[in-house]
Amino acid sequence: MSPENTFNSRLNAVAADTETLLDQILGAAPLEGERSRPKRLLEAIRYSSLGGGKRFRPFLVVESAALFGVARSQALMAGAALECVHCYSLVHDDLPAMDNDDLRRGRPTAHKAFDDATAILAGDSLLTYAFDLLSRAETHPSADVRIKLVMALARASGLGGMVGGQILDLAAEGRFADLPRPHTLAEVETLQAMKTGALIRFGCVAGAILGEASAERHQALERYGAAVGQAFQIADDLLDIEGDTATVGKATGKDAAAGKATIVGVLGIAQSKERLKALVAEASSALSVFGDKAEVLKMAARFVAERQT
Ligand code: GRG
Repeated sequence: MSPENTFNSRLNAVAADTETLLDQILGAAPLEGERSRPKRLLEAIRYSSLGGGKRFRPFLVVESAALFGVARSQALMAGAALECVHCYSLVHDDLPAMDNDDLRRGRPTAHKAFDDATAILAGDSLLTYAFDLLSRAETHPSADVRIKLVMALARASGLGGMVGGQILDLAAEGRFADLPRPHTLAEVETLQAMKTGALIRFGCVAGAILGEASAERHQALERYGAAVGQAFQIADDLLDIEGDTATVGKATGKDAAAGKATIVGVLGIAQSKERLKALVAEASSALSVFGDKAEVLKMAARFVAERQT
């Protein structure tokens, strides 16, 4: 099989398994400690999390956990938790008060398909559900491992992670008089490492946590995740400039119009493409400690850099 086919089939397998798992855990029956699952909210949650997306973050969890021989069912639970946080972030990012987008994953955004209030609540529920999933024994038999996952995901998602990065992103648009607009390369790198990078890094670190990895292997996956996160964001920014809406599944050309701070905006297209190549090399070299076992993750770094959707 060509490297491209190997990567795509592994990604598609995780996507299918993640879909099945999310479908199953987002059922109508209330769980112990829940009273009822209101129909409209559940529909909005299912609309926002099922039937779309590449499931790249769960793929990172499953493939990094596989390096340590972790059971796939456990990695899929942690991957589903991460995907819940990701889907919540997309729903909230699309709201009128944030990016005000009508199209996501080739379909109307959640607030268009439902309404703003329902979309806010669907996002809130997806965020809390992520931690529900991580705390379950199916995710890992050791409570210590589960607590480490909870803490790592909380830190990647919140104030000092994705949400913090989101407010820096809004600041870059000039929305707040009391928050300076990030514009230097270092400032934009920090913004993006938080907004997009933190969840991708968590995906890789989650494998190490589930596998109770040595410090050396944990750090190797952290380094890999940081490089892939940056490559993912630069590829996303290039798609916003060079991609078309039909292929990408969302509006393009919005970054420059909104005055967003991007690495491509600071470095230009040619230099950004050079940086992408360097990041792929950095991601591969970070994995050298794993030898041949990490081939799929190395391919993933290449395909992230070259992706068209
Ligand atoms: C609103 C709390 C809050 C956070 C928003 C992640 C994020 C922060 C906003 C998403 C907007 C955006 C376009 C970010 C750039 C990179 C990115 C996360 C793209 C979407 O991820 P993909 O390509 O999407 O993995 P799919 O649909 O495949 O899951």
